[in-house]
Amino acid sequence: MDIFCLKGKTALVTGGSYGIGFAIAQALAEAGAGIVFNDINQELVDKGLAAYSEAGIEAHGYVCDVTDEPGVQAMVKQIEKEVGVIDILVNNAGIIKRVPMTEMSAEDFRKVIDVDLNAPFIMAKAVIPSMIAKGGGKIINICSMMSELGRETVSAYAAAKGGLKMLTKNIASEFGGQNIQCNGIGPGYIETPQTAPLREPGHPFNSFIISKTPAGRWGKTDDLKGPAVFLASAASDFVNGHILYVDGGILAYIGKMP
Ligand code: NAP
Ligand code: GCO
Repeated sequence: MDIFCLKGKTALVTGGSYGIGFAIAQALAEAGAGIVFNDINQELVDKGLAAYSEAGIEAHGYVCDVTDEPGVQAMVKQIEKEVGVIDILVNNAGIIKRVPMTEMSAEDFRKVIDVDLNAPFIMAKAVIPSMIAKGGGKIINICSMMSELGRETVSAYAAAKGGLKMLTKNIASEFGGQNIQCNGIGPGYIETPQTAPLREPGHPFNSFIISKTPAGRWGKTDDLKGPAVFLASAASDFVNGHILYVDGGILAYIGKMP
């Protein structure tokens, strides 16, 4: 029996039109899962459907803002009717606002918390009842280096991702008895649109991150594929409440001497 096989499973990846979510969905599809994703507007969903189709993946796309609980509840019911019960939830959708804390409005702070922390709660709350009825499920929350570390200008994001680490542990604690495993993936610094501003030619952050990463490079979305399949599959049935950092060693390393 291939313990990494996801045949017959339905995976929902939030914000899965591109970036990390798209790569994780590709990996789950390659392991046999049926792919469902949502994004915040039809244009992005269409973009995602075209990308999945080009990758040879027959995905189902839904327009849904993950912060809108009634909308999320309706989307999950629609998915269950049209595709099937969600066996694997990947809480990937997220935003970041890089603003010095004393210049950040409370509204902007709340918006980041809403998408990066409240929404994973809303999504998990929506899928858990059917997972329990089906005998179990997998929830993977996309955390961050900022689940463990802070840095200037990312106060809201770090607070959200730190909270997401503890929400992960709490879901694991509350539903482990119903065979639901909830774990996190903590990507390091990955080449996606979200980090593009930090990788502008000559941006000091670029060389800084390379000096802080033993692997000596930015991560690629492909680096997250194996860890995602592991946490989505039977191979991790006794792994619960764990944050798997996929960071090239950043969290282990003091940094290269200048
Ligand atoms: P990204 O390129 O910005 O993609 C995020 C996706 O989420 C986009 O499709 C975005 O749609 C969608 N989204 C945002 N708000 C949403 C909402 N309210 N409802 C539904 N979808 C929404 O980000 P990424 O770099 O792929 O990151 C994906 C996840 O990994 C995020 O949670 C991020 O915090 C986390 N992460 C990223 C890195 C990294 O280095 N890139 C490292 C660690 C963790 P729009 O295009 O409309 O915004
Ligand atoms: C930043 C980056 C990071 C990455 C990621 C690191 O501004 O520091 O955007 O936060 O997105 O979360 O794991």
